Amino acid sequence: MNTYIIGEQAKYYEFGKPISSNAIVEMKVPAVFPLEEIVKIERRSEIQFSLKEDTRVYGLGENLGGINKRGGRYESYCRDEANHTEDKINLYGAHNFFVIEDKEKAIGYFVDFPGRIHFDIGFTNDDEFIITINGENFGLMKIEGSTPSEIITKFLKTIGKPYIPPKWGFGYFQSRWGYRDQKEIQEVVDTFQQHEIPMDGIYLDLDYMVDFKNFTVSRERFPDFEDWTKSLKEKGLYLIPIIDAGVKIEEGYNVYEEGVKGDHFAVNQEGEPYVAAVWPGKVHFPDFFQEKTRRWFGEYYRDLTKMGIEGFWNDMNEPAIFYDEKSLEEAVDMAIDCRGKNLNVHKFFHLKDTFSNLLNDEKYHQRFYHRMDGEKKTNEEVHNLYGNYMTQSAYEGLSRHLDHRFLLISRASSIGMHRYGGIWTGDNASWWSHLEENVKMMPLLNMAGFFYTGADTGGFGGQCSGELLTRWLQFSIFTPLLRNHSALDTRAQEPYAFDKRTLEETKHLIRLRYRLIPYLYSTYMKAVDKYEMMFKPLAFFYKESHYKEIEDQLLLGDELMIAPVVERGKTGRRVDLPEEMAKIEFADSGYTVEIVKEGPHYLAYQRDRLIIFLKKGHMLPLGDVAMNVKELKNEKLDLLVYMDENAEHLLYTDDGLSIDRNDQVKTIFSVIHREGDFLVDIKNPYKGLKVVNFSFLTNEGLVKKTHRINS
Ligand code: MIG
Repeated sequence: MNTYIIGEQAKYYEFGKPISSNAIVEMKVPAVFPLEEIVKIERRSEIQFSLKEDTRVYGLGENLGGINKRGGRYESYCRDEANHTEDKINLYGAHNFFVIEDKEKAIGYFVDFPGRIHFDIGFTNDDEFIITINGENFGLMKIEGSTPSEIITKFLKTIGKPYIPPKWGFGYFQSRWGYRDQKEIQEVVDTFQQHEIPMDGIYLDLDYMVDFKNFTVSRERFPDFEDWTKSLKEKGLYLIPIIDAGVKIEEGYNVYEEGVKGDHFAVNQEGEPYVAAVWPGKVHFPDFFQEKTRRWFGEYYRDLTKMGIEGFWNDMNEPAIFYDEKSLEEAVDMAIDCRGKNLNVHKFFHLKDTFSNLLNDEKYHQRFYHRMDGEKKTNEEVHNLYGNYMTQSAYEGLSRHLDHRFLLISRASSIGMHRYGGIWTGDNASWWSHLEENVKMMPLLNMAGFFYTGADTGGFGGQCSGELLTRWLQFSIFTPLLRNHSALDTRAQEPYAFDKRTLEETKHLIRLRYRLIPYLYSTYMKAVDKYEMMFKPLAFFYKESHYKEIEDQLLLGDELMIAPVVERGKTGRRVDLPEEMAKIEFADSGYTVEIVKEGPHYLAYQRDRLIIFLKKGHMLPLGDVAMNVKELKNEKLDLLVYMDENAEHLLYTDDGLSIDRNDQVKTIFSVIHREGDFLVDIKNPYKGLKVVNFSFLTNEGLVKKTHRINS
């Protein structure tokens, strides 16, 4: 076993010859230290930890089951899982980082392995945490620190800075699997405008393509795609097309033909391109493990950037497989065999299950191979890297095609991919429990480096109600990626597709999102630059066990606490304040503030309100409402300051587009409160800022003051 130190004292143990999972960017420096963990290796490897009464385990990124993972079992193995029920142990991402904490100490671990890993966290035996790694070659990173936050910061440094979207990526996006054509989408845009609901664009799902072929545009349904894309962009609206992992097998289709010619597809045992079926029927999968293939595939994104596109979503890259040739053939043979027979219970269910199990059968992963540095690996061995490398390919391609930032999200991911793009959390449903999971998952995604992320607001599958959409938006107007997306054949989910009440509520929330953009964008940038999470569990900051158990209230940046309503039919909820805070309650014509004492409260929280909490010594900036980010000028800024003696706030005011972030232009506001007076200093006011309306809240009351910028 070799041992190394990485970055600020993360210990790294190397068992056998690990396949790099593309996660760690900091240098490994050889160093000698003993192994304290219990590790057993026999074809598979096992790591054991004992759990004390008060041990808590946080992490594993995109998974169900809340912030403290103790008591459950989970898997790291990217899966196209369209039905997120409570018993599911893996979703689309494989995020093998977690922190174990008890009264005495906290330790973080990252299992550096690209194949299947199983985590039994006190599920089989309450006092045992067993990690089973499907192989003998892996790395284990161990990070000590005095708090989970400190450990997480050290970890984030070892894996490198998260992807930074353009500022317009913080706008609201409408999406729908089923928008048929340009006309229908233009109608959506127009209807948003009529209702004065801001948006920054529309995601294009499968139907913009010709027969589900990547990098094609259906001229029948999108007759003047380029002009349309460009004219929308002039108004500040972006179209974000989907790209799938599978490449349709079709004579004459350039991506297919060039892929075969250049040996760019994953191969079967015989070395021929592997055939599976997804949307377009039979496809080949690009072998993103080869550098030349990443470069080759990344070039095609240019076909769309040339038409004015600046953002993409990479889908089905676990990869999802409807069926492969061999299994389909076996199933069909079996069915033919059943013809005319009297099927008893066993035979009938066998017949039925054989067909339903074709979808995403994990057997397929043993039947195709990737070439990694000249070595052949089954997909199963390196499975969790597929979506990661696809997104790297897109990122590097787009960096060649565009000279500024672009939007890029992926469905499948593993740690390391956070440097190349964000993620959406896949096919959730219009269920209240999924809103709750969305809340709890956000900090865990941040722990794994994924900052540009969010769930399908309103839910992807199932039928959304107006109430659910409103309540969901009350949370997701804070998530960097804000997209309302829903599946084919579900109830329409645009803000105006419900009743008048829902329209009013959701419109108000989306408009408020735009007022929050200066704050959210800066909070995102600070998190990136300081290697800190954006969404944080109370458990990481407040020691009392009671606060450690609260998972439906989150801290956001250094300033805010949010406590969304995640249940139907509520007009209020219990909120536990771990310290005195200012409660800000927005109604459509403005907001009211009130200081709320530490401790438990039952607060009225009506559907048409939005409630957030501001910590003492901090400020909340609120900009203008605009119809999209491009139109946001923020000549006037409202600054709510809740303070004793002083407070400071830093706004990132770069152009939101350049890669170097124009040397990170920042505006700094500081306030000193002395003898009833408030002394204000504004350093480096951003271009265009004319008026700052301060509201100073102290325990003596509220004072308002207007500050003009002389220029
Ligand atoms: O098999 O492109 O998660 O957002 O709408 C479904 C159609 C494929 C899955 C994505 C979803 C998208 C859908 N896709």
